[in-house]
Amino acid sequence: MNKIATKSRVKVATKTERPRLHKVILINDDYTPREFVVTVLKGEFRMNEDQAYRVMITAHKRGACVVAVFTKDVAETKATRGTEAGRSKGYPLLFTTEPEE
Ligand code: TYC
Repeated sequence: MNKIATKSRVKVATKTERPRLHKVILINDDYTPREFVVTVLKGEFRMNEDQAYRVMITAHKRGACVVAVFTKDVAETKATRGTEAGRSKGYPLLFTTEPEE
């Protein structure tokens, strides 16, 4: 009698999902000066004058504008710092975060 040794193997597929990225969103308001918004965007989000102006004017016209996407921690830190920069000058400037789909 032939004995054939067989071994059953189960393949386990390990899927490591990438951490979801989070958007930082600039919210328009009626009080924060445009130039100040541009300054905060340049300082906190490493944008040049042109990029910062475009984001500011988009939020101004549409009510909100996505500034950039980061990992959750970085997005929250940058949103808080941007919002605090406005607060320190008495402006209601607001940055929020939201997970990407
Ligand atoms: N709407 C402001 C103004 O007219 C400028 C502004 C733009 C403020 C974008 C906030 O997220 C903002 N002075």
